[in-house]
Amino acid sequence: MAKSRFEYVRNFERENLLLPETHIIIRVDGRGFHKFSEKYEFDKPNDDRALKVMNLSACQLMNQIPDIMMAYGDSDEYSFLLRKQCDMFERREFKLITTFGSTFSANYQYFWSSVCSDKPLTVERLPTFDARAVVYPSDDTIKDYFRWRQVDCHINNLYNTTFWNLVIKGGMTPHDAENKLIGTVSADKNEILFKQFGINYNDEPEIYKKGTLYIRDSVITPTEANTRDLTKRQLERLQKRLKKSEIKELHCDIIKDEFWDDRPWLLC
Ligand code: DGT
Ligand code: MG
Ligand code: MG
Ligand code: MG
Ligand code: MG
Repeated sequence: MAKSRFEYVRNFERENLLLPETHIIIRVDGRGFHKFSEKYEFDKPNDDRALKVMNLSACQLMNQIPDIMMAYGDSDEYSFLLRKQCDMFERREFKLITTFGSTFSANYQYFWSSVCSDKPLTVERLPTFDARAVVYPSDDTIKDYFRWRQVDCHINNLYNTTFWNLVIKGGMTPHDAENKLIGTVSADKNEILFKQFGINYNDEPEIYKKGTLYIRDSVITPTEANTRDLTKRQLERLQKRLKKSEIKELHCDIIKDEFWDDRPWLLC
């Protein structure tokens, strides 16, 4: 097709190609979920059905994008680890993050309508997600990234659990509960929960304390993980296996080395 005289405007477009042969993590986060959770009356501190919608959406994204080796999420966020040799969209950052943000948002709206059918979404406040991509230089930084998110989940959940117990069961105003918790450390919150409300934080559900993890089964061979250029056929076969591989849901510790040592293929 002949080029039109307007075609030159294409030269203004810019691409950011993410560094080859490095892990990419893409994190999606709900936009304005503080307000969203109020509008749709989420349970406090944790709404089981909202968690379920997040988890179904993340698991479905792994079905849609076979290059995702694992996903970790809590609250209104999810992080997705892409395999090192992933060549989706030739690693164009904007294509990747817009696809992750929009596909996750679409999944969330789809699953919301079945899981929370008694709370129909209104167009004034629809659930949408932003997305960012970061490349990490080593296996250690990847592990520390996920540790960082899980520690964050723990800190927030302990705080929220204590805060909402003080308000809902303790009858405090949110303002007073907030003041009471200023300057407290984990041990103080554990003690408030135990002494005032008879709650042993350790007995809280793992899904709240540890977040949710989806991991793909081991289907990548070391050769496939490290070979720069697989033939077209080898790549097709790998993609097929990734697509069919089992995805497991876990709520376990990812801070200790044990989790990573037992599953080396996750960092392929
Ligand atoms: P953003 O991300 O900058 O657009 O702003 P937000 O409002 O989404 O803030 P963010 O992502 O830092 O915090 C997530 C909010 O979502 C936080 O206000 C608590 C709320 N949220 C998430 N899950 C639950 C839940 O299960 N129950 C309740 N009550 N709130 C939740
Ligand atoms: Mg935020
Ligand atoms: Mg958010
Ligand atoms: Mg968030
Ligand atoms: Mg097009």
